[in-house]
Amino acid sequence: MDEYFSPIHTYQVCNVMSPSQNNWLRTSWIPREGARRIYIELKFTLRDCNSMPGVLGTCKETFNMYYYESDRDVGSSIRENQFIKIDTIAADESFTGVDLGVRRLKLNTEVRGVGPLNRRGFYLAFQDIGACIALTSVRVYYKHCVGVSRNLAVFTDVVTGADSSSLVEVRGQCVDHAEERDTPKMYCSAEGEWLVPIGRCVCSAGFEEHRESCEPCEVGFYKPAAGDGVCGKCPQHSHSETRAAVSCPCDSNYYRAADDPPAAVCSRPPSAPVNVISSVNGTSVVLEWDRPLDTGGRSDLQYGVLCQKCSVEGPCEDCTASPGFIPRHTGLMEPRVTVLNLVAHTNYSFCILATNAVTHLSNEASPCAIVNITTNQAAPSEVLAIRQENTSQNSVILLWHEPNQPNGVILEYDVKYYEKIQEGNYKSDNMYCIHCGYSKAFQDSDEEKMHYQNGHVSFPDARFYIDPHTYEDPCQTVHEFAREIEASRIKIEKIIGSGEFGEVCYGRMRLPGKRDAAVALKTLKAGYTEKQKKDFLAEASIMAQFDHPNVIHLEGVVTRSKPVMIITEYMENGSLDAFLRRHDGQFTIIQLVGLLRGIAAGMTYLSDLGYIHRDLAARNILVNSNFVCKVSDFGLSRVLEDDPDAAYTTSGGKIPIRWTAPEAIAYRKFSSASDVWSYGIVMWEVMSYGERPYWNLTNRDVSMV
Ligand code: IFC
Repeated sequence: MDEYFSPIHTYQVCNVMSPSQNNWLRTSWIPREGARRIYIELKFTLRDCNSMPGVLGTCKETFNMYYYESDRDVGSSIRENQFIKIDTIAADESFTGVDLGVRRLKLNTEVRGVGPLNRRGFYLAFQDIGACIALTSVRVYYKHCVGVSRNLAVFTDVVTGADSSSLVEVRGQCVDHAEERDTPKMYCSAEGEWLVPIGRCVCSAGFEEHRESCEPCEVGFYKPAAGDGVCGKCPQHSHSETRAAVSCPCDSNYYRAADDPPAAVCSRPPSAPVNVISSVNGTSVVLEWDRPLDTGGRSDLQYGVLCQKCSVEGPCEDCTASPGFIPRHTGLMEPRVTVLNLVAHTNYSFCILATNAVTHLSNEASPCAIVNITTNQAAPSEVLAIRQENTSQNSVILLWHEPNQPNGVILEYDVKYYEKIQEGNYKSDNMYCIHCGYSKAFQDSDEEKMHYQNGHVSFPDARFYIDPHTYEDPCQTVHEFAREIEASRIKIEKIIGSGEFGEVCYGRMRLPGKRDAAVALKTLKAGYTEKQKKDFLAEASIMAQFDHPNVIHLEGVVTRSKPVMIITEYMENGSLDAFLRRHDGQFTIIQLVGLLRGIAAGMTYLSDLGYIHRDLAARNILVNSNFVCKVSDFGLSRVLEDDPDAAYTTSGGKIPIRWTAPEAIAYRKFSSASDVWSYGIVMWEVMSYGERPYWNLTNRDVSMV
């Protein structure tokens, strides 16, 4: 009976009284089956010698265990001394007579290991040398590590190593849809336990880990690369149509840029910029705009500008390459570009595009914001490369080409020369020309203007014009400012108006080495009073001090012969009020504002010099063939072809009520500020194509408004 009172079979020996016992029990041949180390578990009982009287000297309390290796079953031919001893086995607990009394066995269990084994099989043997033993069970086994999967790698079943301390290294194989991150390895200990997992596998792209296996991402999800991560939901404007997606392609009309990560939302090209504003300044334009309403879902917005130049005749031509775009015409980060060096009086069309990194991926043309502009007058570009010929003792011939950009018809060239005192040192031409009586150079720069006072020459306050009425003799003074023109050079061709003192005519002026110039001239009729001549020449002295593209240019005076004349440049299109009425509705707003810009520039120049005009009105603005406006003043004279209604009444205070600021009407306070008031009226005249200010209201009604 075992401890649970079950009956058992045993091998027994109990020759405790007889000396020199040597009893053997041997197993049959046991195949090794790949085991390197085997374990033998013995269950047995062993009687305590003290519990048996009269056995002293012969009774033993141990037995021996042996093994023998062989490649096959060799029957009973093994000799005792061929067995190799495994151990001497003693009991942990001997059973006593008391135990015996109840016929209950107290079983001992002992385990021994043997290895390494090399042959195909072995025998076990037990030697009794005089003990009282009952062997109830012999269990022979070997240990192995049971196949597992760890860190997404499968480790197969493996038999433990040959001795009690050896470890068996096992390479793991990644599970399906997983790949090695670091070679997965584990060690199988002699005890059959897995130790020290090293390395691992991770789920491949499109798969995620679910309890030691890799499962595909669901539709609408993706995993872009192998790794620990889980499947992500497809980003905005993208989708996946199958399971196990590694990326989510963009929905139609949406794109990812080359360097967008797979996790980026899909985006599209931006819409066109909005609110484009252009400000033309002569032959340059500043274009500004606002961000597109739809940036396409990206922040890498840039702008580009295309240019088309459209002449009246013929098709438009691309000019994106030619003008000076500042900072450049593509890749603009700021919503602003300046375009320089355009051709004067020309229509341009600019197309402003917004782009981002997916613009080029779209097949659709990018929408652009179009802005049309017309350039204005501008000074010609510089004269380059002057050639010098036939230099003699006191003459030189200079030749040059027309500037690259004449920006209109070139009216004349000015040549300035300086006497060289020393190398690198120049005398001012003015110093020399005081004595000349007149010089064009006088009009060139107000800073160099001379001031003639009390018979002494002194430098004037350069910023201000000089009122000729402060001089004693204006007939003398006029030559300080204006040049004398020989009457023989002037050919009067027709009368274009009548002045206060005489006629206003159109004529031609011959100048040495120059083409004939069209001029306007105003005459002083014979029979004038000394006061009239004084006033007449004072006008020329004033005009001579002005040098600005938007102020009428004085050519000179004729005083040495009769009739006395004031000669100016000829303004082909006459006065602005009549010009506008002739072209009612024919200009763009930009062109009308361009006219006003010119007038403003001329008036700014005059007010900067301290000159108060007092009669700024469209009828006192002249227009040339290039549609450039120039501030003029005809006083009471009128151009014949003008509408008589345009002339202001001179009743009483001789003040043009409709154009005059209230404080100037009320107490004659004329100033640059009152000129600005008049300029406001001129703005109204221009924008209304020459309507009469306040229409048919009477002066009385106007001054009451
Ligand atoms: C008394 C007075 C007049 N003080 C100054 N002025 C004055 C006259 C001021 C200015 C201004 F605004 F520029 F400061 C201009 C003039 C003026 O235009 N004068 C003038 C013009 C004198 C003679 C002539 C020939 C002309 N030109 C024309 O009338 C004309 C017609 C067509 N082309 O030119």
